[in-house]
Amino acid sequence: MVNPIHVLSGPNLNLLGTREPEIYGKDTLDDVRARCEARAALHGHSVVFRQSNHEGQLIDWVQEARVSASALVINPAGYGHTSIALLDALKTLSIPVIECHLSNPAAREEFRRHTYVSLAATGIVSGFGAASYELAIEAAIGLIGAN
Ligand code: CA2
Repeated sequence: MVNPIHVLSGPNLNLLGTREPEIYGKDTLDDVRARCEARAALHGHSVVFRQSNHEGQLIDWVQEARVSASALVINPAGYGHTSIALLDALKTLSIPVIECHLSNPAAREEFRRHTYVSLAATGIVSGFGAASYELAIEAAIGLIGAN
């Protein structure tokens, strides 16, 4: 039995679909969850989908993924730009880590152009709205069992 793909979303993403649709799209986080589950199911995989506004909670979930996930998809949101602690946790993983963003941070403000999380990511998907998560799931599935 293959472990599920864990999908983590960081602070404020619980508000998805309610504000700034021109940047983040109209889908709610529940819509994104459904898209991830459906995409994973197409390939016989399952998803554990979680969101938190709290850095420590996200770190606890990253540590949990070490032993119970086949791959990790993470949209760290604002913590990607600030959290060395999240990076340290991600660096302990030996599974594929896909960093995922709805928008393309490289095309936005200067302070969004660096993410600590990228230092621990196998690869990055950004700029495709909710489809970024689905593409990240596809990338994760392509990597699971590749090593
Ligand atoms: O594009 C992304 O997915 C981001 O990770 C989103 C973060 C931002 O800090 C990153 O630079 C890029 C912000 C998430 C805020 O989510 C909201 C969703 C709806 C309404 C307001 C905020």
